[in-house]
Amino acid sequence: MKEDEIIINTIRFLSVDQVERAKSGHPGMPLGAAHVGYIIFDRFLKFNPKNPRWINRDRFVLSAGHASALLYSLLFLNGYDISIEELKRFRQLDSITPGHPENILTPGVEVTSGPLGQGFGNSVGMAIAERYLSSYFNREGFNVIDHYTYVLASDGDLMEGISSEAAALAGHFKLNKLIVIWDNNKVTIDGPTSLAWSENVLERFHALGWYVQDIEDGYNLSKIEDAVRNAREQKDKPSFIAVRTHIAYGSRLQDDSRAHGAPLGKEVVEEMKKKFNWPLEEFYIPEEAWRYREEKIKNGVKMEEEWRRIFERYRENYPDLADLLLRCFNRDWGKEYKKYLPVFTEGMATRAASGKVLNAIAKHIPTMLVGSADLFESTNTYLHGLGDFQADNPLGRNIHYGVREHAMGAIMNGMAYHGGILPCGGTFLVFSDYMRPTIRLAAMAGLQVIYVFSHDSVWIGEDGPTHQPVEQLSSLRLIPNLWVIRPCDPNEVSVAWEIAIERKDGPTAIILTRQKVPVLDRNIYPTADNIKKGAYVLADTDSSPDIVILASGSEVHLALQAKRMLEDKGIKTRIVNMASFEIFEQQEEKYKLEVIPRNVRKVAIEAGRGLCWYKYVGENGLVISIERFGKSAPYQDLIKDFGFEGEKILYEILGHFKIS
Ligand SMILES: Cc1ncc(C[n+]2csc(CCOP(=O)(O)OP(=O)(O)O)c2C)c(N)n1
Repeated sequence: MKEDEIIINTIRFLSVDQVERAKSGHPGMPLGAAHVGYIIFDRFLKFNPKNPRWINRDRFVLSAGHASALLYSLLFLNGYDISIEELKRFRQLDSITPGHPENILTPGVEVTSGPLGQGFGNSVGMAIAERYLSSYFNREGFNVIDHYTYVLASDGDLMEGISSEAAALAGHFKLNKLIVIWDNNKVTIDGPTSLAWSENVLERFHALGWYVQDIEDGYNLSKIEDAVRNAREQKDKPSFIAVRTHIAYGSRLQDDSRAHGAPLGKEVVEEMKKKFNWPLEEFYIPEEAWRYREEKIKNGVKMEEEWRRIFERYRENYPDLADLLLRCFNRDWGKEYKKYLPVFTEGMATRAASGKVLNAIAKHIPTMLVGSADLFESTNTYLHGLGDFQADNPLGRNIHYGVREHAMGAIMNGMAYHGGILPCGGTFLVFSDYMRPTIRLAAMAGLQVIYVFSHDSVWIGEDGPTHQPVEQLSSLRLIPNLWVIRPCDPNEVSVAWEIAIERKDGPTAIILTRQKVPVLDRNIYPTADNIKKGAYVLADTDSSPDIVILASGSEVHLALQAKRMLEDKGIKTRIVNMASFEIFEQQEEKYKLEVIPRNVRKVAIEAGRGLCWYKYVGENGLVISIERFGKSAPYQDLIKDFGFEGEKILYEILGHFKIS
């Protein structure tokens, strides 16, 4: 056997053995596409397995995360810190070889993938990050950022709409260092792709501005190699390479959808090993493969050393740039921006305040890229004077995602996975639903991504129920590790941004109003900085309160109004501003109890669904919320209609607690 063949077979059988041992997993794609992964890693990929976070490595994204066994085999053979024991613990509790790849667990895994199409979207973000950072940091003779992004995508990845959204942007931005390889095996779970897929995929990518190549003879290694070489030569197009493969290649179940997601079974595996002249021993690794692994480690270390030599000279010539580059990859966005966080004295919509904050600080965070899904104006996310990111303007700081929220979310994740970029993006809160799968993954993968969700309640008015979020705020709070901050006035917006920029280990959603809100006089009320604790006592009584009202965002002002009315009746009322549940939950128990004491009547007010507030108000508490879809009308009329007025609130509270 030639070396290529030996290594490819090692990858194939290590993958199959992982699935057999686990008694679950996906053997089909690893068998069918092992050689594709091998060619990328062997012939092209620039990486150092001893430093998986080397900033100028090529990125390899397995978009079809179900083929995780293939990725683990590849990473193992390429010298990453994954032991054979871990391969044997595939899909087991606390292993680093989980069912679908997770970036935070396994060295060399670039993205958490599995929900099909997401990895594809991420890769576009990585290519944008590379384009921006290389344009910003490289200098004559010093290409300190200069790498490709490779993707292995399956039929399912390409059926998902997100792949079209993201591919359209990649074509538009002419991301020539993005190379997608399609594992064109024509089989999904339910059977042949022909059941539900008759578009001409090659023409689709062609139409989206990609350089398209089609390899019918999909097991011809030199054809794949040549195609990738061609792809790398492209100057103004991302590349799409279709490789005709066969699911469960070489086994009795070749081309059979049953091989997609279940172990092949001992008999089929042994039959196949015999056919390939492979020892029957499980997890067999030939001498050649061990030697290959050692070689890859040596090569990888050398590759990074070469880059380091260049980087050291770069640092001598451009010390500030070099320092900034490293800081950005550490998600250290500097302290300078803090000096420019605005202090507001006038009321305005919190979205407008957010726009002012962003425009004041963005200049001081040069790798912050802000985008919007065609709602820059409404979300106030545009960075004025900092240009649009386009093929001919790679240093533009505003990314026009077009009307593509789902791709926006995945691309932002891709930029965060890549590192060096602080991605922010905005749309209406109601359309966070369109990007929810990506928010969930950002939270799972611990990505620093900042969302600006404006138009945060039915108070947006005339656009009506389709545009009025009712359940979104609560449903975002359900996503673990996502911080949701709903500031109540312009000064809290400044602090919300600071929180989001300083938070390194997960995403933050800043929830903003369309309508104007007053600015709280901080000579009377505690400082806006208090939202750094999530929730705080905004207005209190001299002695212990009879009633505690909790509220977020614009409803805080309504709560203050209710307090005045209640106190006119001699009812001592405390107002708690609950800007962020998640941050509040991280405070010490003592603080939490100080803010929201037990054994006192509690009320929550929020213009959205109220279920999540019962945790704080208790079963006897009162939640004044909106439990149905909104209506199209001027916002003042809606406020009346929904009963979110001081007097109505007052009587609701009195009635609920039977206070006469
Ligand atoms: C968003 C999403 N929907 C559904 C699934 C469940 N699923 C896993 S693989 C797959 C399709 C498998 O077909 P293909 O992508 O061609 O992979 P192959 O059969 O070649 O392994 C589906 C529907 C998923 N992982 N993600």
